[in-house]
Amino acid sequence: MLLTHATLATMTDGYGLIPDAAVAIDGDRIVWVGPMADLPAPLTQADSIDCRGRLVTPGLIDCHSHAVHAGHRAVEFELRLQGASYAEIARAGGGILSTVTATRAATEADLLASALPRIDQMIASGATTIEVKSGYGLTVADEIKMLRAARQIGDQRQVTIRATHLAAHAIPPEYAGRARDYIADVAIPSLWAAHAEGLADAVDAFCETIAFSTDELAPLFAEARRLGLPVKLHAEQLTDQHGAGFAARHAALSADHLEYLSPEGIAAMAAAGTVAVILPGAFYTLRESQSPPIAALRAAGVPMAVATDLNPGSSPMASLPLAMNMACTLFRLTPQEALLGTTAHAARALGLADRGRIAPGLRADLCLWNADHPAELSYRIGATPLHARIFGGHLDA
Ligand code: DI6
Ligand code: FE
Repeated sequence: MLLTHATLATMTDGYGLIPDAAVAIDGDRIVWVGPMADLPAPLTQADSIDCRGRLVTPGLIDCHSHAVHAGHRAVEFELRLQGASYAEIARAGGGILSTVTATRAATEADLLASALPRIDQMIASGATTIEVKSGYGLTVADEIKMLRAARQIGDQRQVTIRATHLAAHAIPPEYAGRARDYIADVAIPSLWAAHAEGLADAVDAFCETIAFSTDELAPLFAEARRLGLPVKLHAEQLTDQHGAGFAARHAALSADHLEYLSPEGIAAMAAAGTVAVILPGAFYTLRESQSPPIAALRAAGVPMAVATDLNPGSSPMASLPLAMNMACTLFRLTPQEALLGTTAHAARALGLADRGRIAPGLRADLCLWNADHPAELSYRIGATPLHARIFGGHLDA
């Protein structure tokens, strides 16, 4: 397959723009990229798609989602609008735990069926790779059920699913006040089970006053590393718990949220090469006031990714272009940083070296947009200017 007359944002060096470009694809791989004028004659024989100047980017990568879950939390949305805080609702047994109750009651088939429409929205917004976390089961069996549902999505849709075992997301009522016992009895055994079934690509946790401390999480991260699984962490979302530094010391792929990240946390992430995953949907939904320290992350050279955090509580949002818009308007990322955040840097946050840029040898996951400049993807509010998507060398029907 050959794409011709594309306005190409390769994302190899900033936007890596090539006007009037061609991309040749063989099987599921990109084999040639460059200006139309340089296209080798033998490649012109391929089936070609004339992009007519349209912007072509790498397929978008959503590196942080909770797309598998049961139920919704619209009533909490109403409560928060009346003044209740996210943490107050959580402490009163709502919040994450209300989704836990619904998810425990759901079958694997129920979870898959309710996730697919959300996944379809993400795909329609340009996603070709989606990370999906567990974390609403909080028993071994229910965590495994969530991860199996996540894996099944990849068989049902033209998208790569990366499954993250969010082993310590909240303390279930039966372990109230016993966080360490939860880690020993549930989080670590569920990690063993997930690893044995090949269900986990990474391990994650929520480090927060309403969830787990770094001391409580240390045995879980040690076990993840023993099994050879990379770690990630929800860190510094509502308060500074020194989670990012802890994650960096465990060579984490990413630390996510980071509104309350300290200078020490930034330095630790920079030294470890840990990606900062920026989640403006949660900041917006919770009407937070403290932004993540974007300028300091930029100055320290920490790569920034942008994701939806799609979840029923703090970020009921499926669109990566909307997350990019919010990252720019709320946090002052540049549109170039936002697009790097949903392509090259998002790939890195998932430990995937074969995607996120447009270059020979990489996976042929591409988006064709009804746009002619890459900043348009961040600029429009809630728009989905996707014209077509190519997944593993196949054009979506
Ligand atoms: N932070 C988040 O943004 C999600 N998990 C987390 O630790 C929200 C989960 C939820 O409210 O259901
Ligand atoms: Fe999250």
